[in-house]
Amino acid sequence: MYQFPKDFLWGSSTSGPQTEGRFAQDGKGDNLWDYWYRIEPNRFYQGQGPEKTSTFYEHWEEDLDLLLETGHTAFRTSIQWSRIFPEGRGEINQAGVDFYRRVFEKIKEKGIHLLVNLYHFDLPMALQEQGDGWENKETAYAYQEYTRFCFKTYGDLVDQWITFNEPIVPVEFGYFYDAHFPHKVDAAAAVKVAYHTQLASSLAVKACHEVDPNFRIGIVLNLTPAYPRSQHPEDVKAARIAELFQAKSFLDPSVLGHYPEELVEILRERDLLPDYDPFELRLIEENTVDYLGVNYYQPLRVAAPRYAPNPASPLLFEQFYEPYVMPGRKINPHRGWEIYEQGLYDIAQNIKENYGNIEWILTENGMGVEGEEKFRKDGVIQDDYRIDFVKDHLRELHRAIQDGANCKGYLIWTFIDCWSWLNGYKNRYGLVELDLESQKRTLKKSGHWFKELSQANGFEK
Ligand code: BGP
Repeated sequence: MYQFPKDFLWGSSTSGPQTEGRFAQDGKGDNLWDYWYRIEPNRFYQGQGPEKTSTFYEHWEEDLDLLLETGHTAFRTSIQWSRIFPEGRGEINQAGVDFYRRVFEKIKEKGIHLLVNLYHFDLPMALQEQGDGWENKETAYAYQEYTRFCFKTYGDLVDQWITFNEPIVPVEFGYFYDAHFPHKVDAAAAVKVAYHTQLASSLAVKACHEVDPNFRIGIVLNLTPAYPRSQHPEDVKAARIAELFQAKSFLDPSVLGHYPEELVEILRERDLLPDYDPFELRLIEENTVDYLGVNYYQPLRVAAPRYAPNPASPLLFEQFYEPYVMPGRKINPHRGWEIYEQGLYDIAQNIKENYGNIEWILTENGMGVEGEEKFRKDGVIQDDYRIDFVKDHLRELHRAIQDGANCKGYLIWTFIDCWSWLNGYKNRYGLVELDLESQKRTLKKSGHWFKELSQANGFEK
């Protein structure tokens, strides 16, 4: 038996923008995704936008009943900033405030541990339009005010707060690359956005502890180790730099309170350091997180760049490292992501050895599969591949815990099939199937299995 520690949390993660949907008179303001979909629907898989998602705003009570049916002892979702402050700051949308209160109360009534994330890629559009979004330092202060409101309003119900989910993703996809709105391709803007996001996270940690020193707040990072193609010094260097950009850019300031010197040097040499004040660096140093959330789907494998960069082209990560496709890798063909369970063990070791073995929770891990209907038998999707995927990762997590990892829970992505940014409804991740036509919810085999896993606090070898 792989037995997990007493009080280990079992549950799932989701986000407001991917589940709630828009409704007439709900008073929600646009966020970046609502806006972008309106002006460029062609950028979304089969033109599927964020209007309906999984209609949680309408079906939340029914959905929360399913939490217990699938064995949840913990649940993570996010508040949409634009639902509470439609313009990002100023006037409050009371319907939105009440909605989250009802949802959180119900979760607590069920005895479920509640983790609430305050930002999941969803900046209120008004702040982008009027103030240049995260390129403007003011956005960090607007964010602090919004989070302070949440700590005061819901602090009695929330067990663990989260400042940001995967903050490197909007930096990389929205500013270095042409993948998420505002798709700028501008390294100087990207660095500014990253710094202002970190500043915002530290400001939220500060506000949270000001509201109540006993509140617990963390950040969720996609912490993949970077594995070099070979031990050639240039491949090793590429991996080191990849990790600086992808992981340490937020991990170090959030947990250790300062930026890695090598990262600062790389930026300084290219004249990319953002405007900063010593007061802000002190604020970051003094407001580190209480715990970490770790999302893990795939490892990062890199090699030294093959070509010297065109000096006139915009600075992209490829100037430092390029993706390495390892022959013989195991892959989830639907998402195109490598599956490498041992990465989880390596993350745990890294946190233990280099980050003071800070407490952490695995906040996302899961398998997105296209066309799951073909696995239906007797009315239930037989997603044994998902059960195997989770078990394989849990074996590595178990081994890590045996070796001293301070991991307190496992949250699968995700609870009910939901809308997935650029991929719409293509890949399904849920323990519960969502019929897009009827909005009917049906447990998959993995949903039943997850309950057994949670009740046994482990599984048979
Ligand atoms: C994570 C995000 C989630 C979720 C997940 C699956 O990076 O935090 O919001 O979407 O990835 O990825 P995708 O939806 O792109 O398949």
